[in-house]
Amino acid sequence: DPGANRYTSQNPNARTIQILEEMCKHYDQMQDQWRTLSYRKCISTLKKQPIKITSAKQAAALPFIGTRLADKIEEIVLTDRLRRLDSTRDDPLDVVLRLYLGVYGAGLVQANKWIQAGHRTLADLQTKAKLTESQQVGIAHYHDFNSRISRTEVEAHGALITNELQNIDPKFTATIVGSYRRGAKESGDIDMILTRPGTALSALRTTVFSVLVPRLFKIGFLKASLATSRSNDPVGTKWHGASCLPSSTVWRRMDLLLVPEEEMGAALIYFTGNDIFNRSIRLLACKKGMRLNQRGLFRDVKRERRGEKLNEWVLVEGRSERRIFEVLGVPWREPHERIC
Ligand code: DCP
Ligand code: MG
Ligand code: MN
Repeated sequence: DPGANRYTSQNPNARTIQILEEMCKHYDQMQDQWRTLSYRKCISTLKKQPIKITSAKQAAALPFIGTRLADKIEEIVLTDRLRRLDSTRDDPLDVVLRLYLGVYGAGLVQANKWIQAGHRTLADLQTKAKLTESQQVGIAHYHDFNSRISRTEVEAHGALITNELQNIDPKFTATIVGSYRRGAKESGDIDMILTRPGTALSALRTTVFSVLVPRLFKIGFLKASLATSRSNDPVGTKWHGASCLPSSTVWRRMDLLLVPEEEMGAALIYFTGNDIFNRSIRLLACKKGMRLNQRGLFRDVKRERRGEKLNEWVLVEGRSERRIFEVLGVPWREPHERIC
C-alpha cells in the first residue's frame, strides 16, 4: 500500500512498530500465519498514522486493529515493552521450537514431535532422532540456510544457472524472482523461473532434470536435492535444493520453477510475491468472479449442455503479467511495490 512508503524511524509510532515487528517475527517463526497476518496489517496501519497512538481506545478505532492488539499497543506505550514478547524470549521450550522450525522442511508438527521425544539441541537430532535425508542436510547446513543472501551473491548463483542453461540450449531463459525481484537487499533463498519459448512442460522437465541439474551437480555448484513436504503443485514442475558458489563454502537454498511460456505472466506474479500480496490479488480475482493461480487468470463460464449445468474455468490470460493486472482492473504494481 502506498502509505507504507512514507514510513521512517521518525514516525511517531516507531518504537511501538519496532516491538510489534519483533512479535510478528516471532509468530512468523512459529508458523502462526493468522497472527502474523493480523500483526502485519496492524503494523501497516500504524505506519500510516501521522500522530502517536497512545491509548487502546485510540488504537482500536483504527482499521485492522482489534481490542487485543490495541491493548498491546497501550502496554508498549506505557511500559516500553511487551510482556508477551519477553516471555517468549525467555521460555526455553519456545527457544527450542524456534530452533527446530529453522530446520529446512520441518513444520510445527515435526518440531513438536522432536521436543516431545525429549530432544533439545541440533546435536540431539543428529545423534538420536530418525531423520530424512533433507532434514539431515537442513541440520548440517542449519546456519547457512538461515543466513541472508546479498543481491550480489543471488546474482552470481543466477548467472551460473543461466550460463549452464544457455550452453545446453541458448533459447532457454532463467529469471531471478522472489524477494530479489521485489528489490530486497537480502534474500532467504534464490528463486528462479526457467522457460523456453514454444516448449511444453514435459520437454522443459527433460532438459532441466536430465541435463541441467546433473551437470550442475557435476561441476560442484549444486550440492543437494531437497524433497519438499510443502509442495502442492503438480509433481515435477519444481526443483528444491542447495547450491554453493565456487568461491564459497556457504550452501544456499535454491528453488527452480519450470514454466511454459504461455504461463509466464501468472508464474511471475506468483513467484515474485510476496505471499501476502499474492493472497490479496487472488482474493480480488475471486471477488470479480475470476480465479488467479500460478498458471493463469481464469474466468468462470456457466454453460448448459443437454440440460446439464456445467461450470468451466476458461483461461483469460497467462502469458503477460501486465495483461493480468489489466484484466483484473488493478493498476500495475512494480515488483518492489508488491509488499503488503
Ligand atoms: N509463495 C506464496 N505462498 C507461499 C510460499 C511462496 O505465495 N506459501 C510465493 C510468494 C513468494 C515466492 O513464492 O514471494 C517465493 O517464496 P519464498 O519462500 O522464497 O519467499 P521470498 O522469496 O518472498 O522471501 P525470501 O527472501 O525469504 O526467500
Ligand atoms: Mg525466496
Ligand atoms: Mn523460495
